[in-house]
Amino acid sequence: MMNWNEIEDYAKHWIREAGERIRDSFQTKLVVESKSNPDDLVTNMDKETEQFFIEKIHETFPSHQILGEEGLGDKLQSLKGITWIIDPIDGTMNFVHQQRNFAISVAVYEDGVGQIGLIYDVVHDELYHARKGQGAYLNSTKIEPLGDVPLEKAIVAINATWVTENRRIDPKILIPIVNAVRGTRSYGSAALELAYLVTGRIDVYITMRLSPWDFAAGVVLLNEVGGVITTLEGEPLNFLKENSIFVARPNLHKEIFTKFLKRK
Ligand code: 2AM
Ligand code: CA
Repeated sequence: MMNWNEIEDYAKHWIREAGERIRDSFQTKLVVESKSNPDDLVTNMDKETEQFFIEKIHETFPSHQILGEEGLGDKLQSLKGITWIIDPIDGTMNFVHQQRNFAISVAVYEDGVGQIGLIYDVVHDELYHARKGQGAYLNSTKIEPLGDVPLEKAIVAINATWVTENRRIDPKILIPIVNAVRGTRSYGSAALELAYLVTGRIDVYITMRLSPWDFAAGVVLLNEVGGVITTLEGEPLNFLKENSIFVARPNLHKEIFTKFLKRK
C-alpha cells in the first residue's frame, strides 16, 4: 500500500522549502535567458528549484518518475506508476519583472490519476493543497465547493492575446464571451489562475496552450471543489502534451460551451 500521507508530508515540506529559497533569491542577481523565443524566459532559479525537487524525490522515492518543465527529470513515455509533475516557477515572466504573481506547482499522479495537488504562492506564503477525495485547502482553511454564478456576473481570466489576431484561435469565437460577462482578468500564471478558480475569485479561465506541469496540480484541486476542466473542444486533457484549457464553475462550463464554443 502506498503511504500517501507520507508522500504528501514530504511534498508540502519541500514546496515550502523551495519557496523560501526563491524568496531568499530576491537578494541576489538573477540570470535570465530565453528559451523558444525572446519572451519565453527561464532563470537560474527555475532550474535550481526543479533540481532541488529532483534530488529530494530521487533520494526519498527512487521508484517515482518526474516530469518537470525544465526537462531535468525523466523523459516520460506514459503516466504508469507514480509520477511527480512539477513547474518550479509558473509565471516566470512575472517572477522576472514583478517578483510576484508566480507559483510553484507540484502534483503527484498514480497511473494517470491525480492524488496530490499543491500550488504555492511563494510571495504570499499561501499553499493551496488537495488530496483526492479529501477536499481542497488554502493553508489550513477548507475551500468550499463551487456554486453557480450567472454568466452576467462572471469574471473570466483570459489573456488579451486570444481576443486579438493570433495563430491559435479565431478571436471572433471568444469576443462574445468577453462581452457577455462582468469582467476579465489576466494574471500571467496558469497555476495561480487555477487556484483563483478553486477559491472562487474568478469563475472561468480560458487559455490556448498549457503544458501538463502548468495544470496538473490545479486539476487535483479543481476536482475537489467541483470545477470542470476540459479543452476548448470540451475534450478531456492529455497529460503528455500541450492542451487548450477551458475551466469554469459547473453551470458556467455548460452554458459557455453550449452558447459560444460548441461547433454548431
Ligand atoms: P510558465 O511561466 O511556467 O512558462 C502565462 O500566460 C502562463 O502560460 C504561465 O503559466 C506560463 O507558464 C504558461 N505558458 C507560457 N508559455 C507557454 C508555452 N509556450 N506553453 C505552455 N505554457 C506556457
Ligand atoms: Ca515554469
